[in-house]
Amino acid sequence: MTDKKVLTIQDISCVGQCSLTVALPIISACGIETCILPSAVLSTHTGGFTGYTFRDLTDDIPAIAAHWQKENIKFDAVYTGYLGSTKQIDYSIDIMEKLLSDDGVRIVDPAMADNGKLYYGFDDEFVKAMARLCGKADIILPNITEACFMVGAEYKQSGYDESYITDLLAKLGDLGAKVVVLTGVTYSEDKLGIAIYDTAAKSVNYYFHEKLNVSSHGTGDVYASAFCGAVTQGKSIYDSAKLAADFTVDSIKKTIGDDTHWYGVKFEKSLPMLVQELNK
Ligand code: PXL
Repeated sequence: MTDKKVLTIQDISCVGQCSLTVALPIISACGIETCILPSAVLSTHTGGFTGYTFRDLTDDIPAIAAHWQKENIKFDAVYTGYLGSTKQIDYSIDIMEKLLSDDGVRIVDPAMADNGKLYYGFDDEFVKAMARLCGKADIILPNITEACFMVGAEYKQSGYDESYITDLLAKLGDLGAKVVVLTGVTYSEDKLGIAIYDTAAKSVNYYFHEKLNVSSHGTGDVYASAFCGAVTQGKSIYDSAKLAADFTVDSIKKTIGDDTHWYGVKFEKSLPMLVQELNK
């Protein structure tokens, strides 16, 4: 076990099992000290609830970062998730420049879209800014919808062939990120998976798992958090991508059948499995 410290920048959705309420427990369970920078506080996430409260914390970010800089605090990784504005993206870029240790890792989950659509409140200007943040990252974790928005490609839910994915990966690599971990890739009825593109080696590797025919909220955050925990713990990118996928599938399985739990997945029930696999 390493002794590493991650900073994750995303919102607190108080109820809804996404963003920081997912990242903090999952990365901590991986044995990593998890520092947080909440970008906003919402009563719930925006995906299915109505009437949620929203407290924007953008203007607090520079003073928080300045204090850390004064204290000489450095992070081994900075992982960004859902960000609420282009200004927050600019601040995140600045934080990566100033507060990462020398060999620190920039991990960006461009959490802004799914199933062919942008989440509520996002527009083209935000997409462009997110593409810029991805260009500065070591590792990005888009789903296919986010990838298509960022590179201006047509969104296809299924029925595509390998060239569609390799083209997306190449264009994502052109944004500037070193490694692309593309989620939600499927070439068959019963398998879903991850495509991992190393831009330096120009290599593409896949990990496929069973396809569960359910649509679950917050799984992108569960996936990215487990990936961040595993990679910071020293696992290879491929092993981290695989472990995060197995953990996410397990979390979804633990939720299936409970219709009252439509807003997120019961990842807590799968944490023992994550820790066990991580320590193998
Ligand atoms: O899971 C991504 C996410 C994070 N934070 C907020 C959201 C969403 C997705 O809808 O609304 C506030």
